[in-house]
Order: sequence, then structure tokens, then C-alpha cells
Amino acid sequence: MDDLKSKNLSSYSDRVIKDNIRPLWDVLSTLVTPEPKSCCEATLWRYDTVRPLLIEAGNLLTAKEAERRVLILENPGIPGESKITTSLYAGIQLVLPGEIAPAHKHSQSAFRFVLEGKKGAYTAVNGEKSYMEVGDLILTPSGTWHDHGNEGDGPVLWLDGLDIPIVQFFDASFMEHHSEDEHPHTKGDGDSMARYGSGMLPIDYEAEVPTSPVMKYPYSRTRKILFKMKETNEWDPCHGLKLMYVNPSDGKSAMPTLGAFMQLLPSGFETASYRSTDATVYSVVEGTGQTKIGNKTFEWGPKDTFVVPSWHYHHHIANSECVLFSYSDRPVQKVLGLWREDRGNR
Ligand code: GTQ
Repeated sequence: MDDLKSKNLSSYSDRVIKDNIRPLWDVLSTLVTPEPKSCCEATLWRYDTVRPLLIEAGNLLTAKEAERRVLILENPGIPGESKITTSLYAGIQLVLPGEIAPAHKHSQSAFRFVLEGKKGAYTAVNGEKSYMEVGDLILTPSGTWHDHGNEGDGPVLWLDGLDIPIVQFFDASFMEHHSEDEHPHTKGDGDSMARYGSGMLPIDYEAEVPTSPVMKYPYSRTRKILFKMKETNEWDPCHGLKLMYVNPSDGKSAMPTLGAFMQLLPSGFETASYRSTDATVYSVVEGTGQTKIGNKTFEWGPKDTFVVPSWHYHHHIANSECVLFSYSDRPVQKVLGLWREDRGNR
């Protein structure tokens, strides 16, 4: 293109932009890319870094003062936006003995993945208390009242996964505080599991919301399933053995915006190179290993968190028998027909 022509075009663009108009030819190649281009960067957060900072925050303010005493894991490629991936939020929350993080409800769906704590801490969802043990997954679906408490004698820490950026994208956020710090605790631990999660359902059960009626997925159960399946040695080259947390009433993802998974890699296993369009956040439950993402290598151990961005080739190497929890926006991409994976080698 000659100089005069490009000068004319650029002054044309400058002029129309003043009327809130933008020529597509200036931006088409950044809007519609031949493959995913993400600002999200492969990153790892060591528990040994985050934990002392949270304990320090524990001396600076109470859970009640903070409402939620959380350190957000912020992706360095998306600074200032409180996102771990383009569509997801992650934070690590601390509740000290005797504290209550007061009841509220919001449009955002959330889960708690327990990292540390002796029995005694709980999340109550619509009045059902779920006591926490390491590796448990507790849901607080969109629109449910939830408060957190700690009746034990040590700190409890967990990973919060929320769909905050998705709700923000749709400008669909509502939140309310309960009149009391604690919503009345009308149901005991395991109530929803007994009713809905044991292969039976109340005869007239009809889902009002596209979310699991079961509030807690205990690690003792999840682990048992993985190790039972391990006996038959049917390893997937890309995933080892990988399970998805589902809504037992319809077999779909436990929550509509957050896909959650748990996988087992035997000692010495090296997964085949894999990529998918759902950026994935991992939390290490058991074992040590490394994940190669593009040309970066991340060494990890229990309670570390790391993120694999969309469409980045990666593979895991298990130094010992490993259990990895992970979550992503896969259910959203799937219903929209956008999700893709590539099990190829590179
Ligand atoms: O525990 O309800 O990390 O509302 C961010 C927002 C936790 C919670 C977070 C929240 C919560």
C-alpha cells in the first residue's frame, strides 16, 4: 500500500472513531484469530508463599471485618482484574478458630476446595453445614446463602473457585447480605448427599436450577473411586485417570459455569502432550511432579496451584503417585459448542 493511501486510511480511522465507529479492517485480525490467543499466562503459586501471607492477614483483620479473608491468585498476564484465567477467579481463604465469615448470597457460583484444616470448619449452604476435610469439594451454587465457620482449634484454608469474570462479562451480578451472620443451620452434614447423591432421588424431585443438589463431595469418596478404578490399569495417555464432578440428578457438570475434575497419575507416569480451549486451574492434592507448558516447566507439590492457559500444549510428569484437582469453564464452552481439544503430540 502506498504512503498516501495508508495516510488517508489512518486519518479516516481517526475521524470515524470520534463518532463511536471503528473500521473492521483495522481490527479484524485481532478479533477473529485463527486459533485462541490468550493474555492468560502459565503461572504457579506455591502454598509456601501464599499461606504465610494469609496468616499475616489473619493478624490484621477478622473474617467478619473482611467479609471474606481471601488472597486472590491473579494472573500476571491480566493484571488488576482479579482473574486467574480470562473467565475464572481463584482465591485462597482463611478462617481462624471461632470466626464466622457472614452469610451472603450472590449470582456467582463458587466452590471451596479444602487445602488445610482439622475437622471443625464448615461451609453452610442454605442452612446445611458441610464440615471440611482436606480434599473435599463443597459447592455454593449461584443464589444460595452461605456462611463459613470454624469450630476447630486450628486455621482452615481452602481454594475458592468462582465464575466472577463470567458473571461480570454478562453484567449479571446481584448480591445480598443476610440479616444475621449465620443463616439458620437447619440441616446437618451429609443431608444433601444422603437425599440426592447415593444413587436414589426423592420420588418427586424436579430440578429448579441447573446445579447439583449435593453440596459436599468428600475426598474420602473421590479417592476411593480413583483407587478402585486404578485396579484395572486403564490409563488415558493424556489424563491418567480423570473424573468429573457431576450433578447426580442429570449427570451434567456439578455447576453450569464451573467444571471440576480429579485425576490420578501413577508414579513415573508422563502424560501425552495435550491442549484444550478451556484454560485449567490445578490444585495439587497428593504427590510431586512437574508440568511442562510450552517451553516453561513448573515443579509442584501438595497444595500448590497452577494454571494452564487455553490452547497451550502441556504434559504432566508424576514423580510419585499424584492426585490433581482441577477446574475450568469447560461446561460453558460445551453448551455453546466452542470447546475443542487436541490430543496430538508436539
Ligand atoms: O466465600 O463467598 O473468594 O463471595 C470471593 C467471593 C469467596 C465467598 C471469594 C466470595 C467468596
